[in-house]
Amino acid sequence: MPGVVDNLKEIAEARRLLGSARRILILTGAGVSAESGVPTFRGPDGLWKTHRPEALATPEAFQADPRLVWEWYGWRRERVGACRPNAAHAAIARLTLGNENARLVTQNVDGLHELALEEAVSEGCSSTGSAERAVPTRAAPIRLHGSLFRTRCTGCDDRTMDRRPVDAASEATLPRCKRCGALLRPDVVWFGEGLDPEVLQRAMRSAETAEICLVVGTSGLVHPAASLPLLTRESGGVVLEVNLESTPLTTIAMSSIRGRAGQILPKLLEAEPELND
Ligand code: BV8
Ligand code: ZN
Repeated sequence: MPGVVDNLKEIAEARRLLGSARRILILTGAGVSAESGVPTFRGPDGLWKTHRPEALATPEAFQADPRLVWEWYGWRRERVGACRPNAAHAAIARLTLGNENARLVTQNVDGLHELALEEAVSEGCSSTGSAERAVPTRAAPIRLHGSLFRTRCTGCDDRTMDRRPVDAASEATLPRCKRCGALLRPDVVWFGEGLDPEVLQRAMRSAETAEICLVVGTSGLVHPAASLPLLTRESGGVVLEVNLESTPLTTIAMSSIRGRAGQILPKLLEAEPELND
């Protein structure tokens, strides 16, 4: 089957490039978590199929109906909270822990990259016996769109980790700030909201200095995230893509490998992968 042969050839070439590059930027989207059971946004069974983003992921929507928006985020928090990192998250975690010039920028708010890093560090500790259990800051993902498991106060801007289930039965039961009593909101970036300037700056800096930008599981439709690979390319770097389908980023990629992230990433990044399985 020609597709499979090309795939292996493309994988081997991409693996060679990644093996010889020092500064690598990995940009992920919802597709990297699909095999963990996290619904994507725009795919066939995507979240936006049953919901309209403008009706749920905008400040206006929250203003108009905070109960409906919290109902959706509460459902996603519960759904994602039951998911585990997959082989793609694990391979990326090992790369960013092992290569101090590798950076991860994610559009995802599901926390699975963070979980994979914690698991990789504790695995590393148990094999080397080292007591160091903290994930080095440089290896932690640059989160462009925030986190499902953090809330932000609409009154005093207080931000906290929050994995609690949300009672969206009525406005009266929605989460409120302990400090000032104002309504809390999910600490994510909605459409029409600016990204945290410092976070965006770090992401752009990583894109400009990367020799390779490996784009995994994103439809490449949401900006400014989708412009990061272009920055790498314009700065003389190379873009590689892993996706089930072609995207607007395929045209700027040196190679666009068709396949599932959980299957392809270990082949690209692991020291001794099973190339033929
Ligand atoms: C801003 C909230 C300005 C959190 C999200 C034109 C140009 C530039 C900008 C715009 C423009 N038109 C409109 C805009 C603005 C807008 C935008 O980009 N709109 C798009 C839709 C055109 N951008 C914004 O509003 C941004 N803010 O520009 O602000 C500003 C500046 C200063 C001051 C004030 C304002 C804010 C964008 C953030 C929006 N928030 N989510 C949440 O609820 O999650 S976006 C949402 O889409 C998610 O965050 C998600 O991360 C993001 C991108 O989606 P993907 O991750 O790519 O997921 P998707 O389902 O689309 O695709 C999955 C892919 O995986 C597919 O390709 C599939 O084939 C593949 N796949 C599936 N399974 C697998 C796989 N691949 C491999 N293996 C598998 N197994
Ligand atoms: Zn408050």
